[in-house]
Amino acid sequence: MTDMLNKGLSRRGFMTRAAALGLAIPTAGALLSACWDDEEDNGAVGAATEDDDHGDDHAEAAEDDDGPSPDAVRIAKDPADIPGPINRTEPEHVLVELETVELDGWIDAETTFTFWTFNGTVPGPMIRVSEGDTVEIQLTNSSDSRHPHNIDLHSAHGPGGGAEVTTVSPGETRGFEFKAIYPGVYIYHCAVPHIPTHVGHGMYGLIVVEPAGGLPPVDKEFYIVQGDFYTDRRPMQGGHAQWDGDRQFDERPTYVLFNGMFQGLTGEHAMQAEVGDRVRMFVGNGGTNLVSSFHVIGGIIDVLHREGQAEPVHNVETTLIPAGGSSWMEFDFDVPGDYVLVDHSLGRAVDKGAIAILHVEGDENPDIFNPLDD
Ligand SMILES: [Cu+2]
Repeated sequence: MTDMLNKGLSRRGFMTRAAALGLAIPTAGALLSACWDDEEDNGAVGAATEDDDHGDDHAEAAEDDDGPSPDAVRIAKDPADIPGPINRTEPEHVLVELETVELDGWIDAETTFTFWTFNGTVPGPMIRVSEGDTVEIQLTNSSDSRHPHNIDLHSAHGPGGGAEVTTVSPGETRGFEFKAIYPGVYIYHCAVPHIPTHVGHGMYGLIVVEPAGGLPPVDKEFYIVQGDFYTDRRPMQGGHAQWDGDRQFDERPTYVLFNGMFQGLTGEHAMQAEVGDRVRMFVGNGGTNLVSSFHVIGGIIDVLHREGQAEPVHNVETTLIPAGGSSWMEFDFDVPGDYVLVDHSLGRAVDKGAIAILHVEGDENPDIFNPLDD
């Protein structure tokens, strides 16, 4: 596994370049077409059709040199970029403004893909509210989008989780309110037909509903969401990958990713902690299709709120995270080093990208872990 990781890290120049470009949204002229017109009928959950393949996502690139999109940006969400714990004691009205954005991003260090996102990253932002809050969602679909989008929040107790009442054409904004009755951690996702196609382009994220009184304090918190992607190119093949609807129908992903990028949370983008830190992770699985066997190599999940349940279980090696589900978990790290997060269906990790690294700095601790050869 080390060789494989090093190979990935040696190509960081591409990622650095992508990060430096910032969030450049492709121009309307490049994206507008008649493509989304045939999807305006959103009244029913449709089956996959040839029209759902969206194989013309980036026809312009295919006509050129078949290289990666020149507009590509880094879309992998920074796992440390999340709202802090909630300290107030009274419920509030919380306004959450989201924008659905379709943009070209790096799916691996050499290959680009046209992602559909909430706020330009995969996953979208982590939303954090408290039990009893009234949450107002305002969803805007970028005027540059080619497709309608919406949001189904699994934390919302009402029809469709809000999907139907937030369906927005490009340039539109719609909203709704829901009361966050049940504490936990929940997936949100786009639910516009053909739903697997929208989710499969990266349209998911997490909403955390803290219990009244909040969560126990920890030193570090991180946010990771797994997803499976279906493309006409294999990882590290280069160029601009097109969506492959046949592969999705057959549930044969080419990529299985944490935060939307092949080994995207490694090297300079690894999570950082120190020996002795108490670390909490909010881990979701957007799917579309796979169930994750989430594991931290060298770590033990000593507190696991499995699927967001109020009562934790303890000392778990690997936990299942269903498609459209999520958990939060806590660890201690007593020994410095690189801890590798994987989907322990290991082909997905080694071959398809579901690898992230938590880098822990600090003093060695030979009482806990003692290499005898050094
Ligand atoms: Cu969508």
